[in-house]
Amino acid sequence: MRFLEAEFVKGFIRMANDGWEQGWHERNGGNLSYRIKAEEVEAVREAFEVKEWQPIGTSVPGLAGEYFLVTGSGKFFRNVIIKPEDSLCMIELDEKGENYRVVWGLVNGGKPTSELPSHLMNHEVKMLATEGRYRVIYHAHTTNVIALTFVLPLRDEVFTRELWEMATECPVVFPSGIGVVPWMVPGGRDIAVATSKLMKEYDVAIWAHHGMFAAGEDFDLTFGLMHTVEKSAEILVKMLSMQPSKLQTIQVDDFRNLARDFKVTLPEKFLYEK
Ligand code: 2HA
Ligand code: ZN
Repeated sequence: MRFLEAEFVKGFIRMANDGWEQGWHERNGGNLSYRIKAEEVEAVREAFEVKEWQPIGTSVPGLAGEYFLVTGSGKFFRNVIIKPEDSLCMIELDEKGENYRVVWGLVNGGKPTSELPSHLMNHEVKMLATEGRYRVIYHAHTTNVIALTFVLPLRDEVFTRELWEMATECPVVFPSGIGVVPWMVPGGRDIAVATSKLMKEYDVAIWAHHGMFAAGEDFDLTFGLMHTVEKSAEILVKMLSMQPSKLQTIQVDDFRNLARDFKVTLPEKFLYEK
């Protein structure tokens, strides 16, 4: 099969372009990765052009031998739809989960995303936690969430509760909550360790003054998660811009009633009295 005709490749490109259209990917901002199913790998194997092994910069033994489709370092989401073979690459991990090699894409040279350690450590945590269901990790520079990291305390409990209150769907869409990583240097192992630790508990992690990571089963659910959190943040920014306090909001008992009817579990640590 021609590489660009595979459904998983088309879905990946559409998601990248959707993120660009939302305004979350100025210049080379953001990155996306997808853990490819075995049958999807076989369907495109004839298109492979295998390159040299390179160090990942961290160790992900749980992902040994897995293949990923990822955005390229320094590549612009804006260009993914018009030149995917230049902007993206498919990589294979070695049997230790310490090295990768490009097997397709980046036809003009380059490397996988600068956030490869964070993507792969998040994939490893999520694959284990979901018996392999989760396949997508998405990093975006979501304007309103970033703005909130300047005015809200950088605590999981505060971000989760404030964003839950801004739209009734939120506790249903992200019932386990949102983690917050304080400002750290991006691109390396340290921020990857901090983020993947939060991903054991949450599907969303905020990077203070930088952006967000979201994890999910497929492109629709992961994009929808990012979109829902960012829309809720937009409502909070608008609300705080009108006046600093709420006249009314969703109450703790309302959340408990919602959890019962929608059959989700909302951790009590987010349902504190204010
Ligand atoms: O430039 O978003 O975090 C890509 C990034 C780095
Ligand atoms: Zn970033």
